[in-house]
Amino acid sequence: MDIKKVHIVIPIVMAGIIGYLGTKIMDIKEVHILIPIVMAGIIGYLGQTDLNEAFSVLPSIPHISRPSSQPVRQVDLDETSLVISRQTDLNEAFSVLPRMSYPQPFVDKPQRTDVLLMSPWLAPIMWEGTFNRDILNAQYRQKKFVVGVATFAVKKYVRFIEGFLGSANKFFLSGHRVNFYLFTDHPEKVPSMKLAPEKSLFIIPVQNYSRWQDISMNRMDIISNRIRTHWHYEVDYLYSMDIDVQMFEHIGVEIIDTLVGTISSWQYTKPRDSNSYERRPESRAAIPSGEGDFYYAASFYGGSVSEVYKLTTACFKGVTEDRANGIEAKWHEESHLNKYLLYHKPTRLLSPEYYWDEELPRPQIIRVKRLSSVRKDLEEVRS
Ligand code: UD2
Repeated sequence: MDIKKVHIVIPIVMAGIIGYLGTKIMDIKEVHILIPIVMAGIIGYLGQTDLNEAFSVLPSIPHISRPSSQPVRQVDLDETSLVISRQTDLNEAFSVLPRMSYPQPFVDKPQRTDVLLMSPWLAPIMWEGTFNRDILNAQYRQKKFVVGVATFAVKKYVRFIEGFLGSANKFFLSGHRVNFYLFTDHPEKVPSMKLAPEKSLFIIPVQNYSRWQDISMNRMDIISNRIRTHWHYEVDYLYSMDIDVQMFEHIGVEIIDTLVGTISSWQYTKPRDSNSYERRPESRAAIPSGEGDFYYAASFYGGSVSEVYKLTTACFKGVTEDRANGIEAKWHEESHLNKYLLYHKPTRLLSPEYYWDEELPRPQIIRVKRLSSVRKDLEEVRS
């Protein structure tokens, strides 16, 4: 039988049966027989008509393309909207990408052979000459992240605000959105400074403590609480930085990752047993002899807001337990940070370029000094 005729006959026969049963079982009038028969006729007619033929008017409208004759998978509404939004994002993403032309990477030509580029747990270590910031920026811009920086200027440390903010405004995540959160007991002493449009400064009053060690250690508690109440909703990544520093070179999106630690410039070549870890087992910061990766500086660490929350909460818990047991870790919260990062491996490491101590002579492997401590008379500034 001609296939086109089958399309007409089958629906008509079926409609007749339905109509007949309708009158018999439900005592419905003739009109109910007619409607299914007419509908069946229409369906039958369309059935014999090639869909492509049905749409054959379209090519006369030049900007509308003919629909594909491939079968289309049925999707529910939610799925459709997802597909549409993904396509929209992709279009947007492709429209902002610059040309991807840069020197080709080769697996047999490492960028540097004089330094460790990867930790044994596969966390990359950031060194000058090992990454291309243009590529990283292009990737990062698509994500529209906001980064928070927490820094403290309590008592005499207010004198470092200008140098810190002035250099960070220029060199820290330049061109990207950054919120600086400055905790101080002297809000009136914060100099008024014009920041780049994508940078914002939030001044948050904080109490001071008589001992400088307590100011330093309590940062962990204050950061942890602030994440819970505010930053969790305000920023994607968060970094804690000492205030008595200045930046001299760009610190860009290469620092962004889930959990990030900075390798101390004082101890980056020392064997683990001569590093300044807390070794006394009575302290919660204790690292047993024979353990330890790198020695991390508490002056610069960070990561995703949730990871920094876990880190600061755990470290401050250690500080509190030590206080209850009448012990203070060798390098205060830095000792607790080192313990934490030994057992919760950072996903990315910053080389000592990212905190180079001014007092140290600079060896060849440190090609740039991105951030450096400001020389200070410790006794005077902490008094
Ligand atoms: C080391 C750490 C520091 C901290 C400290 C604890 C490095 C490079 N730095 O630095 O992060 O772990 O040891 O022993 O590893 N502060 C004030 N007012 C004060 C005292 C401190 O605001 O009176 C704040 C300020 O933000 C300062 C930070 O606390 O940058 C750390 O104090 P520090 O820089 O004097 O400590 P330092 O140099 O011994």
